[in-house]
Amino acid sequence: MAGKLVIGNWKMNGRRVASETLVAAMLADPRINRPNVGMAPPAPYLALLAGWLEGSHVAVCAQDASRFAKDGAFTGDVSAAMLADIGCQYVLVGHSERRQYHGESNEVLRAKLANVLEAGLVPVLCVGETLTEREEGRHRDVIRHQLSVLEGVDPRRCVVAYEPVWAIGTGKVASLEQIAQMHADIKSWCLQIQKTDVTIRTLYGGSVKADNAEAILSIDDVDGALVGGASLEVESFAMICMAAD
Ligand code: G2H
Repeated sequence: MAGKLVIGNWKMNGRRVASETLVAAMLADPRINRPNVGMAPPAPYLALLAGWLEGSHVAVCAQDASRFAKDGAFTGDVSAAMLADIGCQYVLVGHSERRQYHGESNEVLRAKLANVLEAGLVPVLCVGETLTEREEGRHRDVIRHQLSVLEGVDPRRCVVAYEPVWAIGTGKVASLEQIAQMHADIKSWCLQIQKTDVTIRTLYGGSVKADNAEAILSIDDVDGALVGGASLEVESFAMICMAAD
């Protein structure tokens, strides 16, 4: 399938000058500067990134948005409306590092999803099981439960990223069979959860690199990749974007 979506999740990395240089080098590369590529920098750099990307094909993506919808006394929060205001298009919701370090529950994620949609942005709901959950054979139940927040959400307005926690930043990659099976399952569970016949787009994340991107992205049910470490370097990100094109 042509034009799969690739989002680079910078996590808490980068500084202004180095990131501007990196983005300039990436935009000069036609493998990266094309539609269906996004970059998700830390919050302080979002508005700067929006400026650097002006006139390019690359979309701005935020790593998180507040659970609160309206402006007010929510110190430290950034609202979805603010993200829309600075030109953001996608927002990660419920990345496993947010679930792990900030205890984000389904209830919180439901609110975040609603706010992101209300602001006219595309949420990328991240789901994934831990190693223990997979070893105990509970991974399907865990993912289904995480997907339940999509009830009532139009599949055309959101994306799911499947990121097995045990494969994130560890260099371990799920097997192609595991990836294919889970993506097919997610798509069919979403049809039930969202009560629709429109199939949701699903991305794979977890140690996607230049040397495994082609195999992962050629799986039919994988509609793109959420890339962490390998999105911080021009050649590796370019190779991944090329594999998605
Ligand atoms: C998973 C992924 C990007 P990495 O978190 O969201 O990171 O590619 O470094 O495993």
